[in-house]
Amino acid sequence: MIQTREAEKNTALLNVDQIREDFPVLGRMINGMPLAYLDNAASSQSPRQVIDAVKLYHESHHSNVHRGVHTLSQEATSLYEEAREKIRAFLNAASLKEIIFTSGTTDAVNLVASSFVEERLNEGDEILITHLEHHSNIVPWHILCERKKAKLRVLPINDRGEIILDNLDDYLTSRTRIVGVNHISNALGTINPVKKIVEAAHRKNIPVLVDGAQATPHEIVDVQDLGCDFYAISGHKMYGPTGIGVLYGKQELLEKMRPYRSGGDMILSVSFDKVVYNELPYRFEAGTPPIAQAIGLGAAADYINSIGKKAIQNYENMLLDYATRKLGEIPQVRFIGTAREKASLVSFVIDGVHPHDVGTILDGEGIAVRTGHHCAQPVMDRFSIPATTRASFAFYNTTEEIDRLVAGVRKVIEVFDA
Ligand code: C6P
Repeated sequence: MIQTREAEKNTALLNVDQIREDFPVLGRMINGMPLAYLDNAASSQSPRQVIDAVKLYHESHHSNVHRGVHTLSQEATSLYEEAREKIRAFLNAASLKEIIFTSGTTDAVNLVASSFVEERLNEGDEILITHLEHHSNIVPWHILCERKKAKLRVLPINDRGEIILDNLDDYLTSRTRIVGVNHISNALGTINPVKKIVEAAHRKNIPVLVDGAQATPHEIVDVQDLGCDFYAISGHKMYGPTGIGVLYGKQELLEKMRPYRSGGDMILSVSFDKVVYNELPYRFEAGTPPIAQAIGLGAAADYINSIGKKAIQNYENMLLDYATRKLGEIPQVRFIGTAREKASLVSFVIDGVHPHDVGTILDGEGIAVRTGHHCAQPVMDRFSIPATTRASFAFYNTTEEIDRLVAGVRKVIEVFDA
């Protein structure tokens, strides 16, 4: 009865059956069972619209961009630059100059570390991050701090997995050169109050980089409203291809930054004596860019817009509530990360069973989840655990799939007598 009510509610929120038709991979059988893909935080699946956009490019328009006067090159350039405009609108950036294609969030953070922070960081200076960060927003800063004898400072989190902001002002010192914070934690799902952090940092003229890898598939992201200086995203987490991401940067900062990688396309003129760098955003896109992937990312933004960000949010919140309630009925399940503001993922442990065993048994049932430290080892350390099982939901998931997850978890408990 409850299942029927939930199913009715699903239909009212989104036409999920129709949406699922767009995702060819969701029709797959895994170990004799229909695939229940609950690993969307690692990488979400692409709809036919994205696959077709990439295919069409390869079949009809493939050429290099910004280089040729011939028709194919002009077409490829138009498609590539149209994708940039789609992402500009998607993030509500003020200008196309602020949208730099990268290979992903990791690449974008490294770009900022290398081209912006490095030359502003001196011995004794500080970089402030949080205890919730993905390794991509820790390691680049760690390396810089090591090289420059600077200090990496870390905002703590509470037992719910929320950043403790009480002493934020004390962490923002005259030595802080940048703040790095994720918008949504990939390990726990916490939605962080990034606007508040940006406002506090800006009161002291400290720039802020937001790691938005997990936010673009779930949140309505408006970089002008957030006020952040940099915002990093990955295409493959928002239903687009791998190998593509974006760094949004405020134009006034990007204008002052040195190039990151160097080579073709990022220059206006080259002689052996002098190099004049290209204008924004090309200055930061050396070499032949990931053209097909950028076009696919533009198609992914279109697809998200066609469903509607608010509808996606409402539906995914329903899935989160449902999963939390159903898994919460199992006494052996202990949630890690119970933030009041949370995106659609659940991280949990079953005492006495290693998450990899949970993941293996679930895979036998056709259910894909991620198990491990989720590239966020400090988060695991904070909760004194080596790993969790993480189920992360997208708008194409259903309450029936969550029921199967719950049944799979019950099976794990039975097998391990946990
Ligand atoms: N998190 C996960 O399973 P790349 O690999 O560059 O596209 O994204 C890195 C990254 C950065 N920040 C956050 C918050 C992330 O979640 C990720 C990727 C995946 O959680 C793979 S480790």
